[in-house]
Amino acid sequence: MSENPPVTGGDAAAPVTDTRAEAADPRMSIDVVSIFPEYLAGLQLSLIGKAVDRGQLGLAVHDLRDFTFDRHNTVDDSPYGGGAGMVMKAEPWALALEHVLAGGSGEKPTLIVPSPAGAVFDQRIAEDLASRKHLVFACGRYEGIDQRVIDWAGEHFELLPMSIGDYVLNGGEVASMVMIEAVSRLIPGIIGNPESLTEESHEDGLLEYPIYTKPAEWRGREVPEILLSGNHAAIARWRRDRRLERTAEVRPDLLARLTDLSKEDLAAIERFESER
Ligand code: JB8
Repeated sequence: MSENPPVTGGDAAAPVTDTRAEAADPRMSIDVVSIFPEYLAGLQLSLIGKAVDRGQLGLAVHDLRDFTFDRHNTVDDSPYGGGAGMVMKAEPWALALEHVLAGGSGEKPTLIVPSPAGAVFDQRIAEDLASRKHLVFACGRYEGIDQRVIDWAGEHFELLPMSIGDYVLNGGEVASMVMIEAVSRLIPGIIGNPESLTEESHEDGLLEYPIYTKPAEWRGREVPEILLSGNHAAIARWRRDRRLERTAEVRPDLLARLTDLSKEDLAAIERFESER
């Protein structure tokens, strides 16, 4: 079976394009199964591609059609019970997932199935997934995948149906790329500066403060004076206030979930509320 060399970097468990010793034991292996393996090519770019090149991340993309044996490489059929659209057939999925299992360590991999019917993916789930050794993404198309192969997969994988939000995509590829990017950047050593991880939005449930760079005045707009003051404590308080203000304004749901706000935080929020 061909594994789409431009996209894959080889089989996840044993990257064939990287023969260095460190590549033999990537921190995490990711397999993706899709009828559009080219979709995943973007993952080779930037930090994720570099991690694959360095052997820190195993990434293999498998074409579901490689697991069909009829003349037309059929992966879909009409739904039992009627209704619009087509359903992905069970057998190609089972063969593809068995191929992935055969290339694994023998431990149960995590199987993520993008679906509008899944639990909603968030930063907490990304952190959980980042600690796992082997992730497999099953990208459905059409109306989805025959439920029996999903149920079967639950015996061989830790099964996680996942939605990336309350809107509808045409298939699981883009959702998988979103989750792979969110997870892989949390793996130690994949992003250069670990501090740039912890300061991000959602790490502590607040949105980010506004950021500025040179020039200090641009088209008549000035950088907030405090940022030029050199007073680090005052800058930290100002940034904290801007984060609280932004979060109260656009994501009150996030603010409501916070448990450890300081007196100063609560006072700042009171001020924003009264000013609005
Ligand atoms: C067919 O919107 B979604 C999504 C939609 C899909 C499939 C997977 C995910 C498969 N349509 O998250």
